Amino acid sequence: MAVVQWFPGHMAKTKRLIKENLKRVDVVIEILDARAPLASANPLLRQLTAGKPRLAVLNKDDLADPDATIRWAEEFRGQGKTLPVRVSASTRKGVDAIPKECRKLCSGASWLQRRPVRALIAGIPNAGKSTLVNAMSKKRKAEAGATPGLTRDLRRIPITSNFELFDTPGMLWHKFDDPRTGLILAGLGAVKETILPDEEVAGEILTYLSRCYPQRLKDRYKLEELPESAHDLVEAVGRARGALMSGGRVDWPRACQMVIKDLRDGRYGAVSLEWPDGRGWD
Ligand SMILES: Nc1nc2c(ncn2[C@@H]2O[C@H](COP(=O)(O)OP(=O)(O)OP(=O)(O)O)[C@@H](O)[C@H]2O)c(=O)[nH]1
Ligand SMILES: [Mg+2]
Repeated sequence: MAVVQWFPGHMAKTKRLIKENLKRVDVVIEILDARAPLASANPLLRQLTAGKPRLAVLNKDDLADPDATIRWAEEFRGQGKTLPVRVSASTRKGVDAIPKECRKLCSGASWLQRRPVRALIAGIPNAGKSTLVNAMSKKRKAEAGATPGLTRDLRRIPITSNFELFDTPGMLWHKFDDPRTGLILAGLGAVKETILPDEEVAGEILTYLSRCYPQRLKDRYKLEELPESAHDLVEAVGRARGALMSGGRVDWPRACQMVIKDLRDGRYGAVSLEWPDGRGWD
């Protein structure tokens, strides 16, 4: 597996934006992807915002396996950590808890009765930061969409008379020490497509799914049996979905794109890519 390094100029700019604006905010909200609460946690963000009250939010709860999310909650509780808030920005489920939790984090502050709580929303690209801001503001104010790197600047968005948000562009960190992190983030669409080859991402994702969700994989592609190797899994999916070239050979780029798209579109049902016990990955 390749080690991913992707820290382009606009992320360096985001790092600067966050650093410069930290003194203007009271709370940092880190948006995590509920399907991968560890891989989507940004160590650089933690380092940059050390000392600020912090609220972790697991977004895209609707796409994550509820069983995995429960186990993560047990894991965090066992480690004595505050539980992240579970939300689904696209359906607005759970989002009302965010301003409440942020106010709680500021309780006792002398200014609390005089001015709004200001919270900075940050996280990896495509985590749903802008969608969440829009869900909370009840009006569409931040540009959101499936492309990582859509938000380019810091934006201040008033939510209510006592709560304000600052939306920031997505940011990664300089180097993923664990190659699995890069793969998971590529699968989730947080890393630009050209950084990791689709073949590698699709093969690894299929292998993971064949271990953790074999029946879902069989159902999705109408397969009786699941082959063992990543190569044979891609072949089987390509044939099942008719991604073929003339002569009947599997069109690999197309087959791999289908797998990645199916994952992002939730076609395997609600699946998580990380479990506290590390299952599914070598
Ligand atoms: N199913 C589901 N999709 C979501 C949810 N939240 C966001 N999305 C989708 O995820 C994609 C990325 O959303 P954005 O809000 O643009 O993400 P972002 O974190 O602002 O991305 P950048 O600005 O590029 O860093 C969009 O296609 C959203 O519709 C959610 O809770 N559930
Ligand atoms: Mg955005």
